[in-house]
Amino acid sequence: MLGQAEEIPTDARIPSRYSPAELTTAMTAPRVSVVVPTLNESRNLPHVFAKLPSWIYEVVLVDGNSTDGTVEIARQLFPDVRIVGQTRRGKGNALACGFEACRGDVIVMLDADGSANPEEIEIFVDALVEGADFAKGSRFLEGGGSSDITLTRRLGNWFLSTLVNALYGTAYSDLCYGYNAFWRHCLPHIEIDCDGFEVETLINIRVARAGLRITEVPSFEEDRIYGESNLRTFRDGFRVLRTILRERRRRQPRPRLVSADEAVISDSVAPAEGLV
Ligand SMILES: Nc1nc2c(ncn2[C@@H]2O[C@H](COP(=O)(O)OP(=O)(O)O)[C@@H](O)[C@H]2O)c(=O)[nH]1
Ligand SMILES: [Mg+2]
Repeated sequence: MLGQAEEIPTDARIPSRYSPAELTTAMTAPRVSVVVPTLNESRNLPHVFAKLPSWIYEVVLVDGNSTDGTVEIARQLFPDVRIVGQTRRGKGNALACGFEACRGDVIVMLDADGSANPEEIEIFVDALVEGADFAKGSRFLEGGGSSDITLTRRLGNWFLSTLVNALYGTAYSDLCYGYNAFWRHCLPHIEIDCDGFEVETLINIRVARAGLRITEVPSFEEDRIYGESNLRTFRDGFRVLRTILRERRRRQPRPRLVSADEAVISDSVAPAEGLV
């Protein structure tokens, strides 16, 4: 009836597992899931795991069929690690599978090659607790940097960041960087459907188009300790470019109904129909 608020049927409501006190805890001291994609990183994992903060809730390691004993080493180093397989090849697919397995309130993306410092997780989580939906690492903010990036990659990244900023109205200083963290309520806006290294770009564009609050945090990228990068600058640069252009034609989906548990921490989740 005109002028009358629509009644939401009771059975459309999704109840929360949280009591008010638990809700406050989740907002101020969230359970943090760390997703670690690995492809033959057994020699690097000891360095990475040694620096993981003790307060994280879980480590979800997504292995791409490593042949160097990565999974066994991970289990030895960190018996509680959750090992997840991937359904296809590539870092994008690995992250998609890892995100799906996460049970925390906050999800952190952490490379396993020793280039991302796990001690920085705290800075990312602080940015989220202070109000961001998505905390994006940047090597080009004051306090950040890289000893790993080549000149070609730096130029390509600058060009691709500038293009995304022009097309999507964003202000990214470091588009192609893999160290990010977000509240789990961002997941329905992300829905990864790519397989390769274009995944960070896809995520960055989708969270921006969804109107989520994005904060960049400074991050220092160290050298990969052992082994070589799996990224091929030109091949993967073109995949990123294609993703940037293709995302313009994609209609932003209406996020599916989010349960209170998933939505728990952010008031920026639209108070959707049926959300309790
Ligand atoms: N599971 C999985 N992990 C991958 C794959 N490709 C790369 N990675 C991991 O993703 C992270 C970043 O990859 P890396 O080769 O260092 O790329 P770069 O940092 O862009 O040079 C590392 O932890 C890799 O082990 C893959 O196909 N599957
Ligand atoms: Mg790397």
